[in-house]
Amino acid sequence: MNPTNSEKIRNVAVVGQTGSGKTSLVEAIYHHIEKTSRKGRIEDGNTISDFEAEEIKHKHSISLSLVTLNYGGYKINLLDTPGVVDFIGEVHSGLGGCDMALFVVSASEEITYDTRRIWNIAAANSIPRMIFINKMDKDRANFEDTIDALSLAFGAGIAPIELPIGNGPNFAGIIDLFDETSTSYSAGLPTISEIPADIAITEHRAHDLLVEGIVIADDSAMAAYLEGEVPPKAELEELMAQGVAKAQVFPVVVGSATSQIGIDRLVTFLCEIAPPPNPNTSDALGLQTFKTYSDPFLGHLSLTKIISGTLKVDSECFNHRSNATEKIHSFFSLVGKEHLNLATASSGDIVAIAKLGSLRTGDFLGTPNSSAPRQLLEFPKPTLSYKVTPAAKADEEKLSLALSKIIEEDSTLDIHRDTRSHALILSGIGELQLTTALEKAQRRYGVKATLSPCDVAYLESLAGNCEVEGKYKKQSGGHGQFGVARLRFGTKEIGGGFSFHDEIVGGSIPRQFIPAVEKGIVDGANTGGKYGFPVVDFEAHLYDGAYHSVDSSEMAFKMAGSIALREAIERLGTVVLEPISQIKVSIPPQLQGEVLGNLNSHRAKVLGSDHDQATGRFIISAVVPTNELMTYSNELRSITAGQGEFDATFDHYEPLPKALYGKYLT
Ligand SMILES: Nc1nc2c(ncn2[C@@H]2O[C@H](COP(=O)(O)OP(=O)(O)OP(=O)(O)O)[C@@H](O)[C@H]2O)c(=O)[nH]1
Ligand SMILES: [Mg+2]
Repeated sequence: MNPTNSEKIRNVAVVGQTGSGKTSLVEAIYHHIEKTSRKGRIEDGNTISDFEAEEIKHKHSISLSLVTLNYGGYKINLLDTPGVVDFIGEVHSGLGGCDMALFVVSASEEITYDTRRIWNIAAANSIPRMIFINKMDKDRANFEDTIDALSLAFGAGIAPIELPIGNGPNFAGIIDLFDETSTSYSAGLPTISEIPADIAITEHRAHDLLVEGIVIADDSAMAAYLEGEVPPKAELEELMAQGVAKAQVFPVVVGSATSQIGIDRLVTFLCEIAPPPNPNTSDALGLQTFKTYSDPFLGHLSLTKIISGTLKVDSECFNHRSNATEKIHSFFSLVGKEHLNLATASSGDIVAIAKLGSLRTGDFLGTPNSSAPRQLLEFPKPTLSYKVTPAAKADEEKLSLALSKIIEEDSTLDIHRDTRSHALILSGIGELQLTTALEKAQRRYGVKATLSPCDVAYLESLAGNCEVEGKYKKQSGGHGQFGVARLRFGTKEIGGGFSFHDEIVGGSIPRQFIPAVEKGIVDGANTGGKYGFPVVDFEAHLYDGAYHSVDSSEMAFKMAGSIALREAIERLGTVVLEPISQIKVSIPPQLQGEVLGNLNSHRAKVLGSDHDQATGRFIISAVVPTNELMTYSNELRSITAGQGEFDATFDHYEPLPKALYGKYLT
């Protein structure tokens, strides 16, 4: 069944820190709705949403996956996202495609910064949110502590609408604070009854708090409440749904994915409380792609939200990025790796468009005149780079092709060739993400490769000014080679580039050979200075020379130019320049001592710091030698227990301190 009414569609991104039980929860929801005889388990590697070989091997999610389910006339599109921060780009994709984020937190583990990081992204984009407290069946599970931690982390708006009956191994059921009933579970099956007497007082208090929290947002309901009128369950739910849609109220429910407790109730809440999509009212077809897969077997698949109109087989759309009209031949509904061909899909729905290789994450398709909808969430920039080398030299090209396919799937991965060393550089957010990309390259494209630290893009500049003569003379019978170029070399400020000045008067070098002298100097500079790095930021004044009417040639003058530069390098020596990056580090305020100390040990110059009132984070701006940032991502993670974030961009070059030549320029 495919609803044509967007009111009956629920697009829900399942998010939260790694291990909180998101994939298990999607499995439990699938099991509940599809009434399967056996439920998949992470431990058995047979869950619906973690189907890729790397996900099964590492026992955690790596890619966003779509699980579409039909329930009671509703279509629920669940987007299971990875919690490991290396794959945060997938969370950005999922949040970009959803209408509500379902945060899964564990009742027996601390809420780490990784969950808060996702919360902050959702909050910054006004995405409605709901929270599922999972793992209530585990030893040390504690509902009250988890609610306190949630309130502390996320502030106002946290609204528990359920209470657990029992904690840990004694977790047996759930109390509904809306209608004040109790649901107990046996083998995952619910039975509704009265609230047990021993928790009636706690329940009444929680119920009153919930009702007050809901009616406070509605003037007429509040007035009636003050007159002693408690709104009926349906009205309370409706009022709450309005608060959820405005991203002001965040309902909290409870359960256990593996014990199947509370899952039936969660599904009902998703239908009743989660906001429907808010499609554009235009009838013209509008599509937004928020995730692409490039699998050699499945082909190119693009998870796409229908923003307006109805998608049909062979619909045509104008791609605003490529300025091309695309024809959509086929599209699917997905349940993990299983797909179901669709004939139509209506606005608000999510589909996987098949075999349209030109689609990219972030593409908006509409009519040439339609204006783009809300931009997808901005993806974080890569902060970690490694050189990738194929195990077999002959696989250079194959590796580059394989990685270019793999990076299409993850908007936070990037590859490029280092212009000087021609090495292939893979950049991303974390080491696990990069090694997983190589695992995929091996499995899918049969090419094996390893990661190693990148070469630092050092440069050299001349250490002073001098006059030199470059002379190229060769006589080996018949035609000889002859060219002399006299040059003044001078330094320029860092970043000043290279300039060539033709000051020849009186024809000591014929006009046609002068560009060859310049070419010889440029080639010589690129070949490298005293330490083998490109020589930059200098000027060359060609003021005199000599030629021979028969033996002179372009080649001879090119050689003369290059010999002159080599002579100048020899005489003057060079200064090695190192790249410096500008970084912004975001940390919890209490960690500033450790983080600043660590930055100092990396030769950082702190430019300033700021306390961000909105997020409560401490932001340090600094410039740091790029060389020192090679391992910074790992270090920051370890000193901040994953609570630090940074971004870095190349800023400028500075002389490498002489004392470090021995350490870095071996
Ligand atoms: N006891 C108990 N264990 C659970 C529950 N839910 C999940 N688990 C276990 O917790 C572990 C992690 O579960 P996942 O579903 O992979 O967690 P996830 O949030 O998808 O993790 P990432 O994909 O890494 O972000 C697995 O071993 C699950 O079996 C639960 O309700 N109770
Ligand atoms: Mg998972």
